[in-house]
Amino acid sequence: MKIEGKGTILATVAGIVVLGLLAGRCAPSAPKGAKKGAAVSDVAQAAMKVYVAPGDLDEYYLFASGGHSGQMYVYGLPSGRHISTIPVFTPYPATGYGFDDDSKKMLGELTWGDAHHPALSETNGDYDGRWLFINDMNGRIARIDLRDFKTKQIIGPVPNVSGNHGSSFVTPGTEYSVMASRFSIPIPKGTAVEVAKYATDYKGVVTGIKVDPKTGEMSIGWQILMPPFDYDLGDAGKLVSNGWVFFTSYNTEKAIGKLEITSAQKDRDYIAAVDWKMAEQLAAKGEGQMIGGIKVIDPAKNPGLVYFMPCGKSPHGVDVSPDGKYVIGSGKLQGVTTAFNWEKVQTAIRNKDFTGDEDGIPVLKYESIKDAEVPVGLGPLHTQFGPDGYAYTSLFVDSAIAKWKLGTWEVVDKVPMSYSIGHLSAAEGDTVSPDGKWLVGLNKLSHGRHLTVGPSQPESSQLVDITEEKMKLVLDFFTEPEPHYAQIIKADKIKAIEVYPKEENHHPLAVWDVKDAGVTRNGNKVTVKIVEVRSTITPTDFEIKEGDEVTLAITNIEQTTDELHGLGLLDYNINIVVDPGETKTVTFKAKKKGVFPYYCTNFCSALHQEMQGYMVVR
Ligand code: RUQ
Ligand code: CUA
Repeated sequence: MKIEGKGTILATVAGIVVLGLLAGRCAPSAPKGAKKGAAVSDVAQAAMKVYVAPGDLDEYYLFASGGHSGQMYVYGLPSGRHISTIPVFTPYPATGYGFDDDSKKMLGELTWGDAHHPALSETNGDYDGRWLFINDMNGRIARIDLRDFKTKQIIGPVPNVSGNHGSSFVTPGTEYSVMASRFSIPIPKGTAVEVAKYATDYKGVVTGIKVDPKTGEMSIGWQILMPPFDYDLGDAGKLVSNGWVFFTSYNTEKAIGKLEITSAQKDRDYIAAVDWKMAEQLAAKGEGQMIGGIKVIDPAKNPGLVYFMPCGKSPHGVDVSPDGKYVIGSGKLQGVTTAFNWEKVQTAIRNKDFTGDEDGIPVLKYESIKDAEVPVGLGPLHTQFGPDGYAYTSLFVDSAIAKWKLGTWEVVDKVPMSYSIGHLSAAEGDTVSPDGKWLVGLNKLSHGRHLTVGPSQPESSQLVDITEEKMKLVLDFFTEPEPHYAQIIKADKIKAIEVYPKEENHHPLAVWDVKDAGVTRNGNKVTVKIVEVRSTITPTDFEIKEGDEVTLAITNIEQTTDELHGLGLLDYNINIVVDPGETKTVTFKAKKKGVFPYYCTNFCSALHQEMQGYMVVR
């Protein structure tokens, strides 16, 4: 928000308040939070904080996972406005994603994904604004390039990984984006063993997906065999704990059936601490057994690679403090969250302070590694951090956020969430230097907090101001299903382009002059080079034969911001959108004879409606 806008904002807010008072009790739009009379100034203050005047820009991006919609949603903060949808694991006709040759190939056979945990790339533990990773339960991770907000690579399904939930957390230098199986299965995939043999024949794995530091290209780095637990969430160590990555696990009972009952027998499950630098060295040496086409390292044969830290039962999030000194984890049904002290963990490892092992992996002694059990409240799920030593923990059962202090372990404040908070996200709140300022509660339920929209209701996200001692709820906004986790980055860290520079377009089928557009034939293979520019699609018609294999190569030769063109081809299920300076191809078989109109789908000019042509199939 620009400073000079403030005066206008004040006036506007004052206006709103006065209008609200004049309208009295008939005002249908009076915020529910505004308890008549007294609370109005609170509402005005909150409005001031979140109001982004027309033409002004938000200060932060919020990247929220879209759950089983398979997409990533981009919101501005503090306004809460939905700015963009980045299609990732699911076709998205609005941008033609999943229709052109490249994105179709990237999606492969899967047209859905369950995307949970976005991870912004980091340099020295701080967001660098280069890439955004997101996991899919189908054993995949996608990389979005923040230069153009496009999905550039999807790796996987990665062998032996089943239900990739503990993902896509990155290490502080983005050396790896990690994966962990939520559902253990017999490996390699394709092996069928009865569920009754779960405890002996099923296996979990944790995997490090290597990220090329220059290009972001992902490849398989290492994979580690794990006991058949359900691995849930993760976080990488930083600073003093750099080199380690942590994963929570539940069902360490190795039970089957109604896990709700069968997996809740033991008081504690584990956080797995994995030495990823050691895994990297072992992988470089070729250590491991070939399973499913890749080397899998057995921690029982490689002491020091993995340790189990006992944690309250059925933990969800595991979160490392900004200084790397504390690992925070809690049982989902507990009333406390545990702060493990990394120094104590290292001492316990050195002293072999173990209480036993799980499939050869040592279990550390809980009492030796914990610093405190912080009485945050019921159902602690996930913790984020501020710049001032405060931690914020979401409480699912209590439907609230608790604020507490690292080191003194004092709970200083609580703010209720409407309703049933899952994760939370603080501005740069999982980096080595959190920003503070804003905290977003990613709530599961929203009933009654929006205009009714039928049974399928949006998720409710709530913005909390954390600049002061007391947290203040300042905004409800509604998010696409389902924001399991989100990340907030300072807007000025992202340097996105708005057109693809012509000189960077090296597509072999790109054409920049309408003279070069047209049909070339090689046997039954036909290539149609198409130029799009306001307000013509060149060629305006072309002829092919039934049975031809046709490639349309469409170049948008605009170099002007926001001048997108599309190509909708009726009856052939073809829907391409090309950004300024971009070339895309779509290949199909001409199965139907007749005349098929094509047209520009993106409103681009006064004569947008004239931007059309005909494909004649003889
Ligand atoms: S998860 S809240 Cu992947 Cu926590 Cu859903
Ligand atoms: Cu081009 Cu509409």
